[in-house]
Amino acid sequence: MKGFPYSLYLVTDQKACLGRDFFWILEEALKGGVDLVQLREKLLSAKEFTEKAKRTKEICDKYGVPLLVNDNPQVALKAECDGIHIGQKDDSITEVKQLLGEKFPVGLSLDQLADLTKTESKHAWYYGVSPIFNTPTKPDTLGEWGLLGLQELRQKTEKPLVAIGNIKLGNTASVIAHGADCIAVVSAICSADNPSKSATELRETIEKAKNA
Ligand code: TZP
Ligand code: MG
Repeated sequence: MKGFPYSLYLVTDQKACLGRDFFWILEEALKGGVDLVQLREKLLSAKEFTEKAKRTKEICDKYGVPLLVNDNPQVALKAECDGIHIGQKDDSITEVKQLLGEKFPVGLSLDQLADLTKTESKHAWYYGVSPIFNTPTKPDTLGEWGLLGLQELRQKTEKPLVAIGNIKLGNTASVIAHGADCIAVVSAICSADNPSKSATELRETIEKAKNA
């Protein structure tokens, strides 16, 4: 994968699907306009995670949308995913690339500005700016970047910035205006009454803000 042509990034969360079928929500999101997916699983065994990743990959392939997995390089390998996303507490990019190959796309979460200057960070494909706003979906974060933090980071790096954390339709345009290349959401799609419609509205808002 070259460059970063993505705008709306779905990070999945089984719990956020509110008891509805995971694969139905995934497919609705893809129909609606999600153009990048991360399968994020914290509770499954490696075997269950791999099985779910394989099925998710088949569905993403139908829409020509790349699939990343969270944290687990073995799952990325076995399910033939397109990339992996890691956080500051996961295996390092170097370790991940040792297993998956030098060219394998690795996205990295930055929790604070100091993470940008760590030696490893320059090998990331994109940075997840985590979180832009505090969110009940992931309460164990270090603190929020806020719009001004995002703007400051934008001035310090040319890598693609994926903003995540309590982003909804109403604040999407301002997150783009402050320097994000792509918006990542969990609940705004997974928990929406109509996930397809929510994805479409988010995507349209992002594209409009990018062209503003
Ligand atoms: N990483 C930082 S915030 C977050 C993750 C996975 C959760 C974002 O969820 P939501 O529901 O879009 O606020
Ligand atoms: Mg992680």
